[in-house]
Amino acid sequence: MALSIFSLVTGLYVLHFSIALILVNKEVPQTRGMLYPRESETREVRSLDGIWNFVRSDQANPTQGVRDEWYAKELSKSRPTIPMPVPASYNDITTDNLRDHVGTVWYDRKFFVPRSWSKDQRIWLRFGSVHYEAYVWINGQKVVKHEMGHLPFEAEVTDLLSYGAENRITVMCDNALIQTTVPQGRITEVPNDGGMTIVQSYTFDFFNYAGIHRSVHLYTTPRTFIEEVEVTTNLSKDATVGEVFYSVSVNGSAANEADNVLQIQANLYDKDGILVANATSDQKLGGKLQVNPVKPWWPYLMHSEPGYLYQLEIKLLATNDELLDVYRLKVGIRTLSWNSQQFLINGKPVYFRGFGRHEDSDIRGKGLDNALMVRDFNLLKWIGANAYRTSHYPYSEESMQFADEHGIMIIDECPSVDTENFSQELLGKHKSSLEQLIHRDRNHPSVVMWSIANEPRTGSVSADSYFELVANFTRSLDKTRPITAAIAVSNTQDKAGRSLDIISFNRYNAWYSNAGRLDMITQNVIDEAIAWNKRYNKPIIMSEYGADTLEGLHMQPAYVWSEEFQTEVFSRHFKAFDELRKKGWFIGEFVWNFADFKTAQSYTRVGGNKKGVFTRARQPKAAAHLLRKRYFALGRDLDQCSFPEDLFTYIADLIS
Ligand code: BDP
Repeated sequence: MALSIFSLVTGLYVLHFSIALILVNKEVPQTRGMLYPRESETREVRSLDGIWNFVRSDQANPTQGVRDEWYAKELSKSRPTIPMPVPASYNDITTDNLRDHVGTVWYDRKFFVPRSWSKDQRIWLRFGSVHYEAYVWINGQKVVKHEMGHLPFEAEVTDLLSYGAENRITVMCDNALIQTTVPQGRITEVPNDGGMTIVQSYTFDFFNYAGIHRSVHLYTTPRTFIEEVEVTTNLSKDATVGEVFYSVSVNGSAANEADNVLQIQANLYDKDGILVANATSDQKLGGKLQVNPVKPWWPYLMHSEPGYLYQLEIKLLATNDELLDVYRLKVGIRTLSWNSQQFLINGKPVYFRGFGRHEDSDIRGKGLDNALMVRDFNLLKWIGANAYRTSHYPYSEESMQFADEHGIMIIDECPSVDTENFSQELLGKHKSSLEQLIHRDRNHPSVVMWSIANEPRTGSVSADSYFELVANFTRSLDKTRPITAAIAVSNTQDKAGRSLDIISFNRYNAWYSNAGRLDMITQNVIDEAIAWNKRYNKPIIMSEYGADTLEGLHMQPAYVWSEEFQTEVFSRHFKAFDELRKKGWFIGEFVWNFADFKTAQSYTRVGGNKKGVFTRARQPKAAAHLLRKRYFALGRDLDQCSFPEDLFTYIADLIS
């Protein structure tokens, strides 16, 4: 018996060791450029958003369009097209079942390029995101291929365009998720009434919306131009002096001519447009700006002027002072630090009060929608939240800029969900998703933490080395922010926590476990948080808790799915959180979910996931009013914010 246990342990060790050997740290492709398109005196931006032409491939023949070269001429010459809005998911636009299409779809449109653009500059084509894989042609010529939803990509198209003439852009988009995509899925062939059909399945619940999800832009740059700007900031101990470190990469012929030494002039302006710091750097394209006195970037409700942003103006000059390029971006000056107990911003401990969210709405699915984004931020501020996690993928660049301006802290999550069947190929893609995410979001003051996965299967032996490699890779790209992952396996099984800086756990007491048992929440939450902290000696966040709630369903005493039940579930968690807060290492509570959202069809979902505090149409459920009182009470207790006048409804003179 002893021998068999011994050989079992040895076997596991050998397995672990061999997996560690198999998973090697291979290089991933490095993103270049991709600054958010902004106009300046040296740059023009033009949107290609609008109504495009659309064709779906036959599900059984997804590569036909490539073989038959549909991109060589207008799509309508190969197949009848339908109109399709960009940006939007294509799934919920039509009345036939495009919703469940698996495989490739095609988009095209024409656009005009002015004659003036032919003069001594470069033209770039940039996509905010296409889910999941995109192939792009201009005038029938292949331009770029990109894999990974929710992240931008671009390519230079200067030599492919016709100037002073009409041009055509064609995009093929593939939504198929397999075991080596991020996130993972499975494609199977199963019999149906028509013979055989292809079925896409995945273990996560949110609907796999697809299409050209974010804006498409053409923009110009000079021949020699500012390709990248990286910014980090610091504050003096007493928070009166701020420092902005900038480093710039330049691309173009002038950058390579030794005799044409370039200079960077950096100017920092405050909110009123007053110049507060400037510097000119010779030779090396970077430097430091000092701001005295500084207005630090603070989260919402932690300060009377949250989300304070400066404008950084980067000018690229040739030696003769000729202005080559100008790029401007917003900068928030703040510090982050963390230890085994706390997470601090500008030296002050933070308690997160927020949400897990989704980019999801009726008709447009995951398509960028400014009206929805502004409404969501109004609701976040109304309810007194100071943070959210971009569960379970990167959100739009526009929303990141909005979070900067409104002081909402972001736990920025890559698209790795329910990660399992760890392989070298998956590791490469997972790392690439983080590389692309960090490259895109590194300059946002609102981004305070990276989440490297949601509910990965971290109980398995191979998860140990896999997540060590993913976490170390993330750290190698950014040492200024802590790393977390939202973990769902039990703390005794988990193998990823040791590689993280902050432990986040998801748990559905009284829902997925002990359904309906309101008396089995508070103590379980306390016990589990303590166990996580004991095991890893790191700060702990509860990153998901909640209950599906059908708006308008009322039942007293509380019963699952009713508004009363959701309210009670929240209240029992609040009790646990207050107990845990006293311990010093419990640093945040995130409700699942901000709003109801669409899921794949299943018998556990009535019209989607209904754990929203707001409905899908962004109206509050009963529990929203309770949550609002709590988040503001925490804000007053911890950060001395004041209460909104309408927080408490008048009841009687007897109650205050
Ligand atoms: C959690 C997942 C989240 C789901 C949630 C639920 O992290 O994506 O939506 O469960 O089932 O496990 O409501």
